[in-house]
Amino acid sequence: MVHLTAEEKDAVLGLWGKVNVQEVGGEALGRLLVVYPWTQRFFESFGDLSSADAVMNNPKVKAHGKKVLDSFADGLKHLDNLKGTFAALSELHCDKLHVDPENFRLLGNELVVVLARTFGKEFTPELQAAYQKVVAGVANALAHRYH
Ligand code: HNI
Repeated sequence: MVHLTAEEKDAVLGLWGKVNVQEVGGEALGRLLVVYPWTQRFFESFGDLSSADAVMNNPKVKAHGKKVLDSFADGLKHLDNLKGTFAALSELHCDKLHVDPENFRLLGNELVVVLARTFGKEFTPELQAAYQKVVAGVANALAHRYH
């Protein structure tokens, strides 16, 4: 459960309307794999991850980044019920994929970094504060099954 004011929700959704999920998703997942290289072990089937360039240009990373961000976007429509929205994905990541839930937080922060890079000054401190709440809420919801 995340507590956003009505203004924060509007601001989050307003910016999201301008997000190119393919680009932002690919860059956020790519940066996760470059900055926290241990996360690469989940994506060995994706092919060449041997350098930052290889990761950032890897079509499977881009495609999966888009998939992840589409799912994140679904969460934005259900900010009052993130646990329900991500229940099946929490089970998948926990029981089948065995992803350490700390990694959800790291990916959320990569998303914030990419939004800041993409939108520059438009990504104000207030918007960042609202987005930090959202990424924390999504990470908690995904980790729910672990507790
Ligand atoms: Ni994640 C598959 C959503 C974080 C590793 N992940 C998915 C799928 C969605 C998804 C959607 C596709 C499910 C399906 O095919 O039914 N993942 C999300 C979301 C977040 C997230 C919303 C966080 C915001 N996933 C992570 C993290 C890791 C991760 C941090 C590992 C570091 N995810 C995976 C792996 C798969 C996966 C691995 C399966 C990939 C494949 O297709 O082989």
